[in-house]
Amino acid sequence: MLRYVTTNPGKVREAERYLPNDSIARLDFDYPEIQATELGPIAAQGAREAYRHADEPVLVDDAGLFVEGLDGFPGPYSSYVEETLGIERVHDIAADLDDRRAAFRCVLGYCDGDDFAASPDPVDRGDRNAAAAAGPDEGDPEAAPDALPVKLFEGYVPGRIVAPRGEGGFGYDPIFEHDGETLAEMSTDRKNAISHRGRALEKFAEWYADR
Ligand code: ITT
Repeated sequence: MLRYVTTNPGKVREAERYLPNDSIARLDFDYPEIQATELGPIAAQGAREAYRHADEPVLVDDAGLFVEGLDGFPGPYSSYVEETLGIERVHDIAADLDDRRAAFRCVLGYCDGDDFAASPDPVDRGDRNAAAAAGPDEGDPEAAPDALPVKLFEGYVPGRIVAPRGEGGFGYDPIFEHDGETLAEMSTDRKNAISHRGRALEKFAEWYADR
């Protein structure tokens, strides 16, 4: 069984639409997250931590809201900013900007303890960066040949920051508008069809089906 290791049930609801029935289940584990300026290293190291905990194939994701007029803030710090400021204050800050364009980005990390030599494309470069970012024990695979391989999948959706609207979704969905609707106003199917996580899940599901 593949485990989506997350404290967030909303992520798993989105993933279930992409994978065969009953092939994925949530494991509610708050793995330690490294600090980094990119999502890839955070997802890669998270996948390793989650795999060590679960001892079965795991999927984790790291996502964030990148506001153009704030040079990408809150980005990898989105969780902390949601908890401390809250999404309404993020909207208030963005409301003063000339440029309210933003993007959601998501990086999925998959780890099952095996390497991916048999898969058509090898371990992502991002994973090597992740290993380097994680410190000496997880550094360059040549220096730490037993670092667990992780496969990364990325997705992205452009939009803009608006006053909160809608009851669905989670997190920043009410203040992120894409094509005239906030993600919180969309059905799960519609959000999946356009979202950062949906795009990343689509790539993952295609690769995983062959694995
Ligand atoms: P886990 O780390 O346990 O998976 P999390 O909700 O903290 O759960 P992230 O670190 O990936 O997940 O999320 C970073 C922040 O971005 C957090 O504040 C989320 O609420 C928000 N976020 C992630 N995906 C989102 C989405 O699809 N729509 C709206 N907000 C999202």
